[in-house]
Amino acid sequence: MLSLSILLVAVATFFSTGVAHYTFPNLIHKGIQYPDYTYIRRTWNYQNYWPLFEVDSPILQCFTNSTVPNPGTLTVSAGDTVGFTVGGRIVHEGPLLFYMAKAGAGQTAASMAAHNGEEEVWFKISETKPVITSVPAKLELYKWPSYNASGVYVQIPPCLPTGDYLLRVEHIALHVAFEEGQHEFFGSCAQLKVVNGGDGVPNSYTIFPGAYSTDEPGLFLDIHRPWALPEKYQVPGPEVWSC
Ligand SMILES: *[C@@H]1O[C@H](CO)[C@@H](O)[C@H](O)[C@H]1NC(C)=O
Ligand SMILES: *[C@@H]1O[C@H](CO)[C@@H](O)[C@H](O)[C@H]1NC(C)=O
Ligand SMILES: [Cu+2]
Repeated sequence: MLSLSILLVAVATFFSTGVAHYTFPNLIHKGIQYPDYTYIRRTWNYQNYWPLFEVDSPILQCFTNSTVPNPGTLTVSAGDTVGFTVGGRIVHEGPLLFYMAKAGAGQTAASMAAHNGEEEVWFKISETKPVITSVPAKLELYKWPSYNASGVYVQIPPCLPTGDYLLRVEHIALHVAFEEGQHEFFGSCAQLKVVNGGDGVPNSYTIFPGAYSTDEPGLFLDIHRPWALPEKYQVPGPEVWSC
């Protein structure tokens, strides 16, 4: 049993270092794909695509590690669909999540602090759970809807109030998560000015870093075992808020 565990870790370590990783560098809106890190804050790993492991790192908020050039702010309407390209592809299994945070009084999307770990400003607008698709699809490859995606999309909630926001995309890789702390976080933040908004009231706010812990069931689990009930997977972070 011990030797099997060691073998599994060795195999998983090989995959975690031997397989390319991924970034979310381009915003897509109304059929236009914008250049790298235009309207998206340039991420800490934009050159090496490294995964982030630490749940308590300030990098987790927007995947930036220092002051970055202002990438500009894109105007979108509430209800629009916005996408991010995937630099590489999503080559690991795990959930895809989207969060937003509204600029406070006197702030803009461009001036909102990237490392404002003191306030619960983030609310979740989308998440994916594993699904069982038709057999004989390989369970491990096909049970995560974003697996192998080259672009990922989310609808800005139609009732979202008008204002400046950050939109945070995140993919969490769980292939080595049977070892506590071996989850991998990838993502980026877009700067948006949302117009034509509604009167929705987001709830279930959270904070980055702070939203996640290494020992929670959605981050510390063995996804390589066949799952009887994959829909019971507990996606990290708060409940999704929708209109
Ligand atoms: C940001 O991350 C990159 C990639 O790891 C690193 O080369 C760079 O030194 C970091 N910058 C700061 C200010 O930490
Ligand atoms: C990922 O998608 C590409 C393009 O559609 C395809 O060629 C490739 O086989 C896919 N890989 C997996 C593992 O599904
Ligand atoms: Cu990896």
